[in-house]
Amino acid sequence: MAKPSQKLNVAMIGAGFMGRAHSNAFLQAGHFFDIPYELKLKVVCARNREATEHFAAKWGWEEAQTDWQSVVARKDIDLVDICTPNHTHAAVAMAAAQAGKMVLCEKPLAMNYAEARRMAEAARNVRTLVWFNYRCVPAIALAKQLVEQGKVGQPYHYRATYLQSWGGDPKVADAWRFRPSEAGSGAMGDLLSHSLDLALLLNGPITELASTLKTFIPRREVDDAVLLLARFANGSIGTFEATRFATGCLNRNCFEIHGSKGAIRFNLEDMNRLEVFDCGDAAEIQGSHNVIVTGAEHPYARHFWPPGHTLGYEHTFITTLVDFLACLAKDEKFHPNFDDAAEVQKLLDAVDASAKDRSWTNVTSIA
Ligand code: SOE
Repeated sequence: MAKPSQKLNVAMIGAGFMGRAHSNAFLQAGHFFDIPYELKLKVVCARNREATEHFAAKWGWEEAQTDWQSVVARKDIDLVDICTPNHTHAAVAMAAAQAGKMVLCEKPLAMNYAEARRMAEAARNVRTLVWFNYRCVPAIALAKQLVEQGKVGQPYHYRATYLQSWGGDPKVADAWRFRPSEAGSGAMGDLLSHSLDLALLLNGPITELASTLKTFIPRREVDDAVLLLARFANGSIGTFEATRFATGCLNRNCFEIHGSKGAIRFNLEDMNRLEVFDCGDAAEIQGSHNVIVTGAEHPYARHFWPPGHTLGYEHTFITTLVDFLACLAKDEKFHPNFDDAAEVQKLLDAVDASAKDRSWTNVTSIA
């Protein structure tokens, strides 16, 4: 296992949208939090030399490289961060783990459950993180606390929707996210994976599910939309919808939980707010509380700005990284790690199987 030193030398493979989000987190984490490490942005690696050099200069990476194999083998690197297209995750992550590096990887972890399991096994002796960044939205971390405190009571319903609308845009029609050989799946891996990760976090394991997939664009080979019904081990039932064709919705990642004592509701497009309903309130004031999750008593928020000075998308990567570094310093297991992401991948395989069979799939049948 890589030994934490005060200095942590980082290599990042990939330099696209997520490369910017991760670079920003590496740069900002120590500005807002007292992190136990000095993060050194050693090397960024991507295919196009000129673009990578430009990226390195812009985001403060010491070096730009184009050969990931030699980067992950370097003795001076402690941590490898992967933000390349999905089909490359396994090779890079397993080589990095074999070289004893800590491995951070974008979601979905793998192309399927079998590959995710292989990755988790290969990384058994190193520390891992998967960027399910929404876990570390302050309002979602608060939702988790409320569930754990029993504020929802016995959960009845879990309802998640992840709605985007760019799937029909001809300007992006040839993006890797629409190619099955590179993405593995469409809305399923890209969006539903986030919703499933949050559902596992907030409501526990899913035992059985039934799904349907839809592709709206002729000849496209990945799903544009996915719907599913789910049964949870805790007795509640759930519905999920993830789509790139929800006209009018940009990044509307929502969930609701309704239980015997209360309910909570979240929408990423209004990410500083958590709606909380408490059945114990006096009848005349019953209704949802609008909690603006930016206060000193809320998760993460006091490290940023005074109450009411809202946070954004980029903060979720900072808080995820900070949690990882805190676990590293305390020698504690971090979540979500490769094993956690493999559980999401198992559910995605179950979704695929159910859609193909047009029947309910028992999650334990997925190997
Ligand atoms: C694109 O659909 C995307 O950027 C996803 O890949 C991210 O994981 C999600 O957080 C926002 O939307």
